[in-house]
Amino acid sequence: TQGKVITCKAAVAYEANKPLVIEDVEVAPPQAGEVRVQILFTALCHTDAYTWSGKDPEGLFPCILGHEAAGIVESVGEGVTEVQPGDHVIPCYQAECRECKFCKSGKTNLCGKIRGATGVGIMMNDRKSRFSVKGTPIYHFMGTSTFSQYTVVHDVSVAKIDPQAPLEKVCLLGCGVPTGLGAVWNTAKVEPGSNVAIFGLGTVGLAVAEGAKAAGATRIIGIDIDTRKFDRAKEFGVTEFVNPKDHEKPIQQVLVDMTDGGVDYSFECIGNVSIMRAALECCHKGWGTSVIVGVAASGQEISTRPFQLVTGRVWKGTAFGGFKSRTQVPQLVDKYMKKEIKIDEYITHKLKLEDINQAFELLHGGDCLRCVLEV
Ligand code: NAD
Ligand code: AHE
Ligand code: ZN
Repeated sequence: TQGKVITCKAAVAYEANKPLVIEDVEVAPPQAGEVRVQILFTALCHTDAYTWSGKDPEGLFPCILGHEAAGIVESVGEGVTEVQPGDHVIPCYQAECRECKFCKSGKTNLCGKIRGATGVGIMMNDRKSRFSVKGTPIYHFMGTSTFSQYTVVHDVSVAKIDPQAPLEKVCLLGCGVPTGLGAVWNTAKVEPGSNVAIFGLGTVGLAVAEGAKAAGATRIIGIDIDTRKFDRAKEFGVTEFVNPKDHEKPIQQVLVDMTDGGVDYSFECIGNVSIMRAALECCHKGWGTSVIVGVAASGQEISTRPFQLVTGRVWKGTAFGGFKSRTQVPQLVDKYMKKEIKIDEYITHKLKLEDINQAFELLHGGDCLRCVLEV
């Protein structure tokens, strides 16, 4: 297949909110600096649902969504040295080129090399897509497009991992689990003995809980309006639960009262701007830090009284938990293999690529953390 167009199955999003269509898609060979990957397993993340909803300013249609996956390199373009056919890989929507101003800063995991192309659904080289259906180009998504049996990614967007690692599990290390763990370890840098509040107990929020427990946090308070989340969250380290619906007072006040003036760290894992405000305002005066993890829709804005910051609270955000993708995703795979981090516990459903519309319905149902699709 090397150097040839591959025709394979992929789920195409033709329009916002319209069911995805399983199509025969032509996938062009990788050009210089590109890698064609056979995707074996992909999970769904709420960010896929968000873009599909039409509320993502970077959402383009028709496109192939998907960014939490694992597979095997099928072929590589000219000049690609760090991976070769047969390597087991995780596509990384947050690239790591190790050469750009961002990568060299030592201050961020964001990479600037290809972001301009991935944000508009094309490849860097010729500003074109490698996907088409009967000659019509289909946009890429987040530089990954994993809802396809084959995809083409930039070489700076693939992490080579231990070939012994089960791909049907480690696919989750493409997004949600690292995001939550890294929000705690890299962005907030939670210390032992801290009090932590987590808004939203989906996969990302539970990974925050797991990370906070590992960091030695004392109180880990989970906040969700869906009480079904509570039982499961205990296994991930949540020590107390608050359902905002049980309280008349604003939720930030409830938390401040519970914690002698506020929490040391809070995490917004929903994507709701009014909860982002509550998450900041439940932080302790003088030092409390709030991390925005949730992705809010186009047009939404955050607000608070500047006095909240003047009096020492800190507002931060995180992308992919601050992990440098190509360097650190393989390390997270190793941690999973050594049973130092969970993955299996986040997988509540397994389906096939052709059932992807059903998988999106499950994702909105509340019982589902991650649904892994066999591609
Ligand atoms: P999810 O939908 O599984 O989890 C959200 C949880 O929030 C659910 O349990 C839901 O019941 C709860 N919730 C909804 N409204 C609430 C409210 N008003 N008060 C309290 N709880 C409420 O989603 P997820 O997959 O865990 O992702 C969470 C968010 O993180 C999404 O916005 C996603 O796009 C974003 N995300 C960001 C990054 C990043 O790099 N920053 C990475 C992955 C996901
Ligand atoms: N296109 C969206 C931005 C979405 C967003 O913030 N994405 C996160 C990852 S979410 C993964 O589930 C991210 O990494 N952002 C940093 C980046 O470079 O995109 C919008 O709203 O414009
Ligand atoms: Zn995601």
